[in-house]
This record gives sequence, C-alpha cells and structure tokens, in this order.
Amino acid sequence: MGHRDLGQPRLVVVSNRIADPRKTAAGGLAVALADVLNSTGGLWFGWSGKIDDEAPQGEGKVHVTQAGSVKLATVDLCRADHDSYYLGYANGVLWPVFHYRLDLADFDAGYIAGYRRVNQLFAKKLMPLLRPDDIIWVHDYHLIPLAAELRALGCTQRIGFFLHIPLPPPLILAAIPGHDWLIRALFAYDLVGFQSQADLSHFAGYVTAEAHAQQVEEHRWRAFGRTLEANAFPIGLDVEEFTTLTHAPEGRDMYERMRSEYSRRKLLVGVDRLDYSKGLPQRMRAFRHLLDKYPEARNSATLVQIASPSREDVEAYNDILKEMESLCGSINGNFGELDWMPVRYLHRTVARARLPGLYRASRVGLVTPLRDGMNLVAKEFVVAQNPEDPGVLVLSRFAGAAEQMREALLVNPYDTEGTAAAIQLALSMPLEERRERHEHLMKTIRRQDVHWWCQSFLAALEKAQAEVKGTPWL
Ligand code: ADQ
Repeated sequence: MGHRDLGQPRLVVVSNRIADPRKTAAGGLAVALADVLNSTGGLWFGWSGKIDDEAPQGEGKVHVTQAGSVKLATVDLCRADHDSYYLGYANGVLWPVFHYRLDLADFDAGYIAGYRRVNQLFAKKLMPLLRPDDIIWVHDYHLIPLAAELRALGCTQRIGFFLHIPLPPPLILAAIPGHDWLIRALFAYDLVGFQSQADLSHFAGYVTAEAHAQQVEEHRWRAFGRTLEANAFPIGLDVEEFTTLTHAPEGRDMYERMRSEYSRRKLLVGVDRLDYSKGLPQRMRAFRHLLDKYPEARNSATLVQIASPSREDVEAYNDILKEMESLCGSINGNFGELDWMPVRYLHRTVARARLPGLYRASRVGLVTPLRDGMNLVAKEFVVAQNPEDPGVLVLSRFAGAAEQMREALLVNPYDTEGTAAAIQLALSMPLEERRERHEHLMKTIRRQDVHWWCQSFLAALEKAQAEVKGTPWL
C-alpha cells in the first residue's frame, strides 16, 4: 500500500480476535490491517481465544509475540468473563439488537458487568504497551467502552472505533437497558466509523434525541463535554488478493469441478455463517416459490448453500439450524427427482481458497440478509466472476452493501414472491445486461476497496482533534 511508513505514528489495532498477519488465509480484513500494521511496525491486541479456568474474574495472562515487524499481544479470559462478555452481552444482546432482533435479545442483567470487566481488563493490559504518539483503532461491538476505559486510565492518544455491524434506529437502540451508558462511552473516541449512511443517520438521530448532542460541523457532534467525529466508511475487499485467489490452482480446480458436475444446470450459490441475520430460511422459501411458480427452473437450477457453523453456544442459533434442515429437506423431498436435488445444503465452512471457484461457477449469487453491516460475500461474488460471462448478484436492500451496489438486483428478503421473481430474472438475464451490471459493480468495488477503507479511516482519525479532558467517563 505504501502510504504510511515507519516515520508515521505507530498503529495499534484492538479487536476481539486477532489473526497472524503472516497467514493470508485469514482473509481480507486481516490482510488489509496487516499491511498498515507492517508498514508502521504496529501492535495488534485482542483476546487469545483461550479460556483460562485458573484466572480470577477480570484477570488474564498476556502473551506477546512478534510476527515480522508486527507485535501481537493477546490476553486470556476466565470462563465467567468469556461467557458474560462474549456469549452474553456481545452476542446475546448487542448482536441481535443491532440487527433489529429485539425478540432474540437476552437482557440478563449479569452480562453487562462481564462486558465491562473485560473491557477494563483489555484497557489495563493495553496501557503499559502504548507509546505516547500511537494511534489506536478499535474494532467492533465487543469493545464499545474500551476508549472510555482507556481514558479513565489516563490514555490521551487518538482513538478511533469502527462498527462492523449495523447501528439500528434510535428507538431500537433505546430498548437496551443501559443504552445511554453505551453511547456515552462512544464519545470517548475521537472518530467513530460506520458501514453505511443509514447507520450514520441512526447515530445522528439517537445522539440528537437521547443525548441532546449538538451537531457542530458536517460530521461532528458535541455531547458530554467532548466533540466526536462520525462518518460512513464502507468496508471493501482486497480485490487483488481475491483475484489472485480466483486464478490460483485451488480456485480453478473448484471451478472446473463445479462446472463439470453441473454442466447441464444453472448454479445458484449462497455462502454465509449460519446466523439468523443472514435471512437463510427466507432465501429457502423464495427458492421454493421459484420452483413452484416457474416450472422452467425445475430440473434446471440447483442452489448450493454453504452455511458455516457459528456461535453454537448461543441459544438462538439452534433454532435456525433446525429450521434450515427442515426447509432444505422438504424442498428436496417435494421437488427433487432421481437425478436432481434442488438444494445442496452444507453445514460447514469451505476453505477460503475454494470460494472464488464456487462463485465463478455460479450464474446467480444470493446475498439476502435481513440486516447486515456490509456483507463481503456480495463483493467477493462479483470479483470472482468471468467478466465475459458474469453471473448476477441478487442482493438484499437491507445489506450495507446495497448502498454501493445499485446495479445488483436489489430485493426485499421478507417478500418471498418478489425475491423469487428477482431470482428468475437473474437466471434468464441476457449476456449484455449481465456484462453491463458487472462492469459497473466492479468499478465501485475497485474504487472503494479495503485499502481505500483503511486509508480513509486512518486519515480521518489523524485529522480528528484529540481532545482529552478530565471527564468522569463511566
Ligand atoms: P460477517 O457477518 O462474518 O462479518 P460477511 O461480510 O458476510 O459477514 O463475511 C465475512 C467473511 O467470511 C467473507 O470473507 C466470507 O467469504 C467469509 N465467509 C462467510 N461465510 C462463509 C462460509 N460459509 N465459508 C467460508 N467463508 C465464509 C461482519 C459483518 C458484515 C461485514 C463484515 C466486515 O456482519 O456485515 O461485512 O463484518 O466488516
């Protein structure tokens, strides 16, 4: 990337999980962050992924290793902290509510104490590793109060925060007990980044109504005695890395195998974590409706749905597992033939190196979340296509990606008939239109790639006024 060098402030990245930046199989975000971390000799701090049953609550051992020019520092968590912070508050409260699913939230009063304890632990262990001119970039909903905890310990460095998931409208946010504490904590950051304009407008609506914030400039809000900059920075792909993967032996092999297996049929593909935000049952119902209403799709279209296991110890995830098994079973039972299974459903992870081959062999990509911060599968599907004969992306209007990807076929995933009609349109779209849409989508994906995302966030953070006062943070 080369815009930053060792003469610039050191970058410190903090996220719940970290990846070894030397292992590119980790995917786009790790690759992009590794780039900047490498060029500034940076530090990446996060949970080790280990549970230490011996550790007391709010404590954990720190491990520091060197990965090339990047320092990796991780901390262990005890079982109680892990369960209340990660399973409880982050994935049992914030994840469902931020995806508009109040019905799935588990507002157990004990969770928030664990969430706060782990954020305090992170702050306490990170402080001694910081240098005065560091620039700190915190990622995602697990760590919203981290800057406030760091400030309480005297941290004066610039701190930015990026939310990878959506921010819901003010009245949904306000349903979280302690929502005011959470948003007040956000004001300890100098810059807050969201995936989309919609999220930004929810933030503006919330802080104006609930925190009496004043908008002092276009992207600056003042409340709790501090001024905060907030903006949308839609995350992108490492296009070069994904293109290389597409043409690498494993990607090509996967492509060839899928093409020969489905030579007489059109392939539709879905690749998701098995998560209730991804709209998987709704997608299956739309596909069933397609087979029912458009007989020409029968025996000629096959849907390959990969759903990787995810957060299996959070209760709400069991229901979706059962629902998917039953829906896929009934579609295959009702519509299948001796030589044709309409749905191939795989409840497992596919190696990243094989994904582009699968995408490229598919005529239609189905990305139909009920809510999604961005959704990178939508962008990966487009990048993996053969520009001479590209497939068509059917994309939920409720994915953050829809703000940028207007040339996809945008659908409302709650509308079964409308989604089925869009899939039918995608299956029958003439080559010229497919090419035109693909070309437009590629332009945006290239322009706003992951390096653009990283650079524009960090440039805004460097410019943001570090303003530290003795405010009682939390
Ligand atoms: P996720 O909800 O995990 O991430 P998404 O952006 O769709 O969602 O996927 C992230 C990566 O995981 C992609 O590179 C994708 O290829 C990979 N992946 C997904 N399912 C897979 C499967 N079954 N097998 C193998 N790989 C799979 C959160 C937010 C998103 C946001 C990202 C990045 O929820 O909205 O786009 O962070 O900010």
